[in-house]
Amino acid sequence: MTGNKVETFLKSELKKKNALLFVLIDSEVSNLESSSKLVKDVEKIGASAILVGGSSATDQIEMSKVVRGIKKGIKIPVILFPGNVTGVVPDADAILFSSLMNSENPYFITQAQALGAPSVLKFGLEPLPTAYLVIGEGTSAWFVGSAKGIPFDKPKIAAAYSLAAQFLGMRFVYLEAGSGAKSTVTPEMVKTVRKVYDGFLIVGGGIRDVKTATAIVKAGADALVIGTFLEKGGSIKKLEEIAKAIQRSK
Ligand code: 1GP
Repeated sequence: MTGNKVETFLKSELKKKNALLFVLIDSEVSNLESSSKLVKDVEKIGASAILVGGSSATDQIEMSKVVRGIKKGIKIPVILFPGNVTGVVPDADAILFSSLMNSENPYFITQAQALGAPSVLKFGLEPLPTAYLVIGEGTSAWFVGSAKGIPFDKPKIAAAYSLAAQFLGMRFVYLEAGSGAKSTVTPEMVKTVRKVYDGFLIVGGGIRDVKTATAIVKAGADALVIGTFLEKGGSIKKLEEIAKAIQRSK
C-alpha cells in the first residue's frame, strides 16, 4: 500500500464499526508458523490490523521474515510498531511512526525517528504520525523507552500531552500501559483525552476481557491493541467476544 491507504482504510473501518481491534505480534515471542495461522484466525474474527513489533523486539531479520510471511495470508494491513530503528523492516503496509513523547531520553523522542526515517521512505512504508504515551511504570516499554510514566490517576497529564500531539500534527495517539501490564489505562483517562484529542485514539496494555475492553471503548478509544492475551494461550473465541463487544459498544 502507498499514499495514505492504511489511514484511509482504518477510518473507513471506523465508520462501519464503533471501535477496532488490532492484534500485536511480537516476532521475538511467536514464530512464523504460529503467527501465520494466528493472523488468519484473527482476520476472520474481525480484527482490523496486525501490529508487528514491541519494545523488546530487536531481531530485524526475524521480524522481516514474520512480516513477509504473515502478509501473504491476510488482507488487513500489517503495521509496524517499532521500539527502535531495528523495528523498521520492509514489506509491511505502514508504520506507527511514533515519538515517545514522555521519554526522558531525547533519543526516543526525535533521534531514533531521524535515524529510521530514511528506511521508512526506502521501504515505502506509510508513516502514521503517532504520539506514543507510556502510562504507569514497571513495563518493558517504560524501562526500554526511559519513560517518565504518566500516573494512571493523572488523566489530565495524558490529555495535555495528547493536545500537544494534536497541535504538533500527530493524527494518532497511543495510550500504552505496557505489554502484559497489571492495570490497563483507565476509562477515566481515555475519556479525558477524548475530550481534547480529535485524532485516532489507540489504547493498549493489559487488556484481556470484554468488560475492560468495553469500558475503554465507551470512554472514547478508537482501537484497542491486544497481544499478551494470545501469547499466553488465550482463545480466539474469547478474542472474538471482545472484538464483537467493542465493535458495537460506543
Ligand atoms: C503492548 O499495548 C500493547 O505494547 C498490547 O499490550 O500485550 O498487554 O495486550 P498486551
